[in-house]
Amino acid sequence: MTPLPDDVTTPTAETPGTPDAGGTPGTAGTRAAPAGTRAARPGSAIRSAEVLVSSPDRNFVTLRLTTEDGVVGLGDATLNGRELSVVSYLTDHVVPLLLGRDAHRIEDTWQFLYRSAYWRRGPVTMAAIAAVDVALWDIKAKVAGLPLYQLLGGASRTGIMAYGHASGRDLPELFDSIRHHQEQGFRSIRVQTSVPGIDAVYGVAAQPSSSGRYDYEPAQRAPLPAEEDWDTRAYLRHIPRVFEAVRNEFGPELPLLHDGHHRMTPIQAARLGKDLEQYDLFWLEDCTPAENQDALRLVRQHTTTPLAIGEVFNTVWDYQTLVREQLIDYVRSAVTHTGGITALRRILDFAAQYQIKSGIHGPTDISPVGMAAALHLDLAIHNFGIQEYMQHGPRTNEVFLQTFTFEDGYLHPGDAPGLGVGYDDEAAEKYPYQPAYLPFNRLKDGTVHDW
Ligand code: GCO
Ligand code: MG
Repeated sequence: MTPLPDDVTTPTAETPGTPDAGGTPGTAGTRAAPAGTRAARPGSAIRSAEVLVSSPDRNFVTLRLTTEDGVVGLGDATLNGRELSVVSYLTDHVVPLLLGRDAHRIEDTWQFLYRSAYWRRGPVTMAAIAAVDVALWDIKAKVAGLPLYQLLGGASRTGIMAYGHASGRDLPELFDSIRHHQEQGFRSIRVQTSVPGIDAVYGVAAQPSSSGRYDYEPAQRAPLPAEEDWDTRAYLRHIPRVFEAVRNEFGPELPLLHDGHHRMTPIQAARLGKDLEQYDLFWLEDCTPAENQDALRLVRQHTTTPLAIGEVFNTVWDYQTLVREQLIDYVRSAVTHTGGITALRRILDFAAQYQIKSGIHGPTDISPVGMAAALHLDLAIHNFGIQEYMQHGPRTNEVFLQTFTFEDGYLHPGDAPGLGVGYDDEAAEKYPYQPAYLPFNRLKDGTVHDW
């Protein structure tokens, strides 16, 4: 834990919110706090804001804020395949606004960054705001000497049910992968398979994993995005047969999930939901492209298969119709892409009024910092559903030092003060940024299709 200075005092009306009040005077690059603000404690002004880019197993963008009295907070700003746009947004437009601000004013900083930009929402803006928000929560919790979930209301459960990603190019490979995940402790499993006639399908590793880890990583290190192929009719014919085989092999109890990755029209999604009803899915994810909220109304009319959506959403506005009309069952947003803990907490509280639960996004492109933020939120909220856990590789775990645990299918963020994640600069230097892109799809006739 970061040591606290001895002279922590209650702020008074005379304590201006500038570094001069108890902090290091005259630090280069600091700005006076806005009029009428008061520092929460001496030394809590932000002294430095560094945007760190590393590529251990894949690219990550991390924001590190340090206060005048040396408390460090981390935030994840990774936007898969578009990483450097957030680096620029932060470095060129946000870092200059943060220096000298009181690190404890999380709500005010969020509102300031969101509203003062005028140009609101969008993945780049909201990933940048999320990184600041999470780093500030990390600082506040460290100063309090508490794990972050305690500041969010304390634990509502003892562990966080996680689902893992099983996949295979055919049924034997898929069954092996499911068994392997069960051996690792997973009690809920996402199922993705190849489809006859399609060469490369989202969610299926080209090679079976020898390391025992799930090795599917959609972003590829290359100067251009890879082209994949797609055929929705072939997919719709194949997937129900896969779930029939999985249920026959593994029985009725195992919670199974599936990701449609935005590829169906509303009526196609309705049909798949109906066809899968008998296999009792925990959820069908992203069955249609997410920006058309009305599409889910049609899907909902036709099927009782639970629906999850939202990994590409950025704000509560994307959920307005879906939540109010109860068109979904799970919120899939990531802390990293939805404006941080402050904003995602509000979305989940809104969803709770409609019995909609959380299913926070947790693929490998959410860094361990973004994952830790998700785990603290998962532990604290009442309407927790499930947490995606795709397991980072060894190089990533070398750069990001973590305190979370995974035992018997349940995650826990640990009890270190703050988020419980550190950043090893020396390790990170070994892995410089490498251009990488997500793939895209073309249909047989050459038309670009949703990936
Ligand atoms: C999931 C997602 C991811 C995304 C990836 C894109 O459900 O975990 O669909 O695998 O494809 O996050 O960057
Ligand atoms: Mg998904």
